[in-house]
Amino acid sequence: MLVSGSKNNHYSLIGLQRNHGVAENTKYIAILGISIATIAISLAAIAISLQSATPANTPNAMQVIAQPHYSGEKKEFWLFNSDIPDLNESKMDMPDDVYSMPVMAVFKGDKVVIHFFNTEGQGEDDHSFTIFDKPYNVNVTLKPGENTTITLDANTTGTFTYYCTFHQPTMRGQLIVQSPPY
Ligand SMILES: [Cu+2]
Repeated sequence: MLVSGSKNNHYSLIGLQRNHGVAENTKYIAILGISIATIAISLAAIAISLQSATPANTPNAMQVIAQPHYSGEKKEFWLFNSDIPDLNESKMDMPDDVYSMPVMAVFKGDKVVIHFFNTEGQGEDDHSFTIFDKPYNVNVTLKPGENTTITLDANTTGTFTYYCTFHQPTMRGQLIVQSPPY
């Protein structure tokens, strides 16, 4: 029994070895399969994470957009011809005419809307609103009683003189375009 048992064991061992050999192959195939599956899952995970990267970044992008940035406003002015009371024009050798507003201050990015009025009576003086400083180029003349609306895109900072071509040196003012507040 022992001998046959040992034989049986021997055969069994061979059988096991054989079986073991088949099992090894199966194991390698299984390991290979698991490895491929692992790589495939990893690639899929990377692909999903890349896809989800866009929506994940969206809140950050929105935060950047939400940061305050001055985008300009509409700034309206009402500008009239006026005069210096009791100015002796011949004695002073200058006209008594002036603008009602000597300064218009805006920010870069603003849309400047100027409602310009000539309030003179019939037969009296013309007045102009004129800027020749670049990039602002305006030259509008109004006859007595007329009015118009002038629009400017305040896209360049600086101080720009506006003046009436008929009444110098008194009828002038300054358009001040400041850097945006934020
Ligand atoms: Cu004038």
